[in-house]
Amino acid sequence: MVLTTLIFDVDGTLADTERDGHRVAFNQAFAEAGLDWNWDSDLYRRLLAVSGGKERIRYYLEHVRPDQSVVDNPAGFVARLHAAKTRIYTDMLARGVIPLRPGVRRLLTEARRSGLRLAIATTTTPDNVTALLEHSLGPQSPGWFEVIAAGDVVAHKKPAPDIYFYAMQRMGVSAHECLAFEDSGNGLRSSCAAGLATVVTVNDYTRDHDFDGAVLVLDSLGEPDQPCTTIHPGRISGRLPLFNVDVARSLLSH
Ligand code: XBP
Ligand code: MG
Repeated sequence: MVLTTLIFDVDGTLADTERDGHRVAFNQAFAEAGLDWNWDSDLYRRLLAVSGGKERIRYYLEHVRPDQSVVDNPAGFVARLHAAKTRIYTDMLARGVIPLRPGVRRLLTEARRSGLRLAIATTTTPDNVTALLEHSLGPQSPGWFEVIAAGDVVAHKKPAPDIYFYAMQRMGVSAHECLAFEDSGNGLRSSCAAGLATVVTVNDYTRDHDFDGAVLVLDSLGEPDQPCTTIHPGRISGRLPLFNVDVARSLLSH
């Protein structure tokens, strides 16, 4: 099948946003609300099993801190807390706190030059995507992506396939002409359930996840001066110093 489209996850894939970004923003929002909640790195690793920031707060409230006597409207409480967290997080991105991962800018630039179509499929809030793209790739960069499928636009978040189906449907493409990029077990399960060949670039939080079903698992997309390491070769034989459009095309030609 001929590759026409690349679909990117955001958190952990375009940038390593969770430990030093989202987690810090959640904790600052908790402090701002006068809550004694603190999500340290290990607890956050466990909470990341729950996709979606609002869902994660709700899970913590119900399963870790059921003692917390919060207002009688937990949904409203969670929504307000999450809105504060998103404000704090987008401010962090505007200050350039979280850089893009190696190879992301290079692959996006090469893909555009090669005429490949681009989309995003993410659980995170749309404002977070816009802030990351604008502040790391420039004010025009959200327009590089024909579809930015994000957050609550679908009822069921990753690992459900809904967000990928939504992105493909809006682009009018079939799974066989697309390649997805993910970082986590939940993300891979989502893209595979949507029928997408998927490349995984791991990070500290996801290195030990189950990536069975990925067509390739790397430690990053690599740069000429920072070669990537192949963790699971999948459909690729031989040494792979960096991931580029030729490698992407070869993954779909199998
Ligand atoms: C990762 C997520 C998101 C972020 C937090 O999204 O699960 O919930 O952790 O962002 P993905 P929000 O890997 O699919 O990009 O608080 O905006 O949900
Ligand atoms: Mg991710």
